[in-house]
Amino acid sequence: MIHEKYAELLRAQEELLGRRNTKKESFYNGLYDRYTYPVLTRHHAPLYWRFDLNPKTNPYFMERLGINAVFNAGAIYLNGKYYVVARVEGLDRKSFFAIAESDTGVDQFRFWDYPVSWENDDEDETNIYDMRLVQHEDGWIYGIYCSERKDPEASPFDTSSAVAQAGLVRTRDLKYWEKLPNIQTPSPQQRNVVLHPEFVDGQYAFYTRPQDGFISTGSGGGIAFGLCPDILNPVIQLETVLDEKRYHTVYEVKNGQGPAPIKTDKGWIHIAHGVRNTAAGLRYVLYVFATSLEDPTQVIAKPGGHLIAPYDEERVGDVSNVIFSNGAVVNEKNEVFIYYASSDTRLHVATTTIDQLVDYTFNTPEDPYRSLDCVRQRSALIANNLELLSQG
Ligand code: M1P
Repeated sequence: MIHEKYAELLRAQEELLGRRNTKKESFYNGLYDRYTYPVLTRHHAPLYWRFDLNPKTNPYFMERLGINAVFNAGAIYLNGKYYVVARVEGLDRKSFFAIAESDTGVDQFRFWDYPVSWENDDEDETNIYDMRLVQHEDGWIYGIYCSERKDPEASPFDTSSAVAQAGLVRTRDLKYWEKLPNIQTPSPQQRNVVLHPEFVDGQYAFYTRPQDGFISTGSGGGIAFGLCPDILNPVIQLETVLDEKRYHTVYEVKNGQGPAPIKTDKGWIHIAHGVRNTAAGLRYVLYVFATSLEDPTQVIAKPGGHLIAPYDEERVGDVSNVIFSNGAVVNEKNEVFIYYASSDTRLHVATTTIDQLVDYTFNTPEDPYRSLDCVRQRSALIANNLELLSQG
């Protein structure tokens, strides 16, 4: 006989999973909608992932394998359904991937019975997180994720230093996953590596983020671009930075490609994260830039400032003041769903359309990089507006 508490917890969870989401009335910027509730939290993890339901082995109905957070999710839209591959973090700090699906993309996400798994004989890989799901024109769905291990060069007293590499898997159905070798680049560390959905010059193309250190990008940094002739032996010989970090911007300390870029008539639209330092620690926001359809290494538009920053209760969590996105999808109505996590704790969605995203990307002023130039930029807007208003 399963503990009576189980029925009570299940009822409460079913209420949560069935809840409809609504657009946040208090937020307006003409570009995207925010939603009242996160789309996934630790409370969405099935009870049978956390509790041993057998009273013989769990007489107190104790949580045996708790879930700490559900956040940074890759995303894909397939056959009319919205799927996310979320980063799920156990109480033991280890992250893993789990698929949740929804009919609407904004609510009623449900995890599949089992988390994602694949054969991997790399015993030193300790932690895995932040998968980008990319439907490539070669017919496969690829997952590129951060594969992290203890730094083998670290001194015996240093139990924190780590090495991050880009792991690679592929699937056709999100159920069976084939592990491919980790992606090799000239950089000693890699995070935020993303596959471009189309071949470029007949090769696989990747966005990378060269970095010397695990946290600090050191002499590396910037979102780079590199080609790879063979996905079964993924070696990128040359990384060329296409979007640099820059002093006194929202991407001053480092940046990283978010989801795979979105193809539009005017260019590839990239949603990236930018990081700056503050007295309260690092602040992560999302920003946008576009690259050319003819030459995806050329940035052709870049609105100034952030697209999404921590807002109200999003500001607080395990790693506060962080917005991070590694998943976005477009449906057949050209509606765009940007899945973003707040403060390394929970997953939200923001919705917009391709038309709005294109207008934002190509018609929002760029960052002039100096306060007084910003004043000139704003004064021009004010002057035009006052002129218009004076005409009644
Ligand atoms: O804690 C904020 C984010 O930090 C890392 O991003 P980056 O490599 O750009 O610093 C990642 O670990 C990410 O998972 C995390 O959300």
